[in-house]
Amino acid sequence: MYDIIGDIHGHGDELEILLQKLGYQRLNGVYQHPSRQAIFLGDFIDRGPNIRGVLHIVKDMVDSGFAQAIMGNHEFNAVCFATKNKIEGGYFREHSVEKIKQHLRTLEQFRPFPKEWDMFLTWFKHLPMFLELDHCKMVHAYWNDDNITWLKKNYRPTEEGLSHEFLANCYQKELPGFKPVEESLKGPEHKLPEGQYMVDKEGILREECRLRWWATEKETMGQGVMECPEALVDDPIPDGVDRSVFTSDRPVFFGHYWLSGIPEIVNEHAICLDYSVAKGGRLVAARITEGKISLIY
Ligand SMILES: [Mn+2]
Repeated sequence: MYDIIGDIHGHGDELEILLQKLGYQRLNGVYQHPSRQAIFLGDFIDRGPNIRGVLHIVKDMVDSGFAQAIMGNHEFNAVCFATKNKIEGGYFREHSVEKIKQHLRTLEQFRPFPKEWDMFLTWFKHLPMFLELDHCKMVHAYWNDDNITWLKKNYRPTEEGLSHEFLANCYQKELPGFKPVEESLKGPEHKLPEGQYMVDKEGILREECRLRWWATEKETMGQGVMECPEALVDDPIPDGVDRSVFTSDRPVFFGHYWLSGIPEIVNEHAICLDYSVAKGGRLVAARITEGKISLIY
C-alpha cells in the first residue's frame, strides 16, 4: 500500500516531519515503513534550503526498496542544463540569467560536492516519467494516454534514460518527443489572446496559461486555466480546448501546480498533491489503503 508524496523542492524538514507522521522510521539511516511504500512525484530540487538532504533521503529510500520516484520538470531541466547539445552547441537548457536563477539554490548547495551532484544527475537521467501500479497511476504534471504511449515506446529509463539521443529528439517544439515530455512533466498550456499575459511564480510574463486539466467544471476561462488574467475570467473556454472531465481506470496522482489552501480531492480520477511547500504552503501525501484514498499533511 502506498503513500504518494508531492513536490518537495528542497524542504527537508517538512519531508522528515511528513514521513514521521506517516509512520516511517529512520533505521540504518533510511526512512522505512514495515508494510508501506512511498512514491515521490518529482521536483526534489531547486528553491528550498536542504536540496542535498532531500535527495539523500529520497534516493536512499528508493535504493532500499522503501520508495519509488518519478521525474519532475526540475530534474529534467537539471539534466538538460548539464548536458551539452552536440548538434547546435551550448547546452540543452540555455544558461541564461532566468534559467540560472531557477536552478541557483541547487547549484549553490552542491558547489562543494561536485561528484555527488554528478551522481544525482545520473540518477535523474534514469527516473521513470510515469508509473502504473495496481491501484493508481502517477505522472509529475499531466496524464494523457497518447503521451504515455509515446513514452512507453521511446523512453527506456533503466537503459538509455535521458541520453543525448533522447534529448536531441525532444528539446525543440517541432521534434516528435517534445509534446509527450513537455506535457507529462509541465502540463498542457493554452495560448492567450493577443496582448494578454499571465505572471508566473518567478514573476515572468507568459503568453501561455496552464490548463486545469483535472477540473470538473471548465466552462469559463476562470474555471479552466491557472492564474487566469482578470479580464478573461468570465470568457468561455475557447473551441479546441478539451472541456471534457478527465476520467481514468485508476486515480492519477500528480504534483506541479502550486495549489493553495486546504488540500482536497476535486476529481477522484485526478488528484493533485502539490500545495506549494516552497511558498509557505504544505507538503501533502495521499495514503492509499485497499483502494481508499486519504490526504495527509
Ligand atoms: Mn513541477
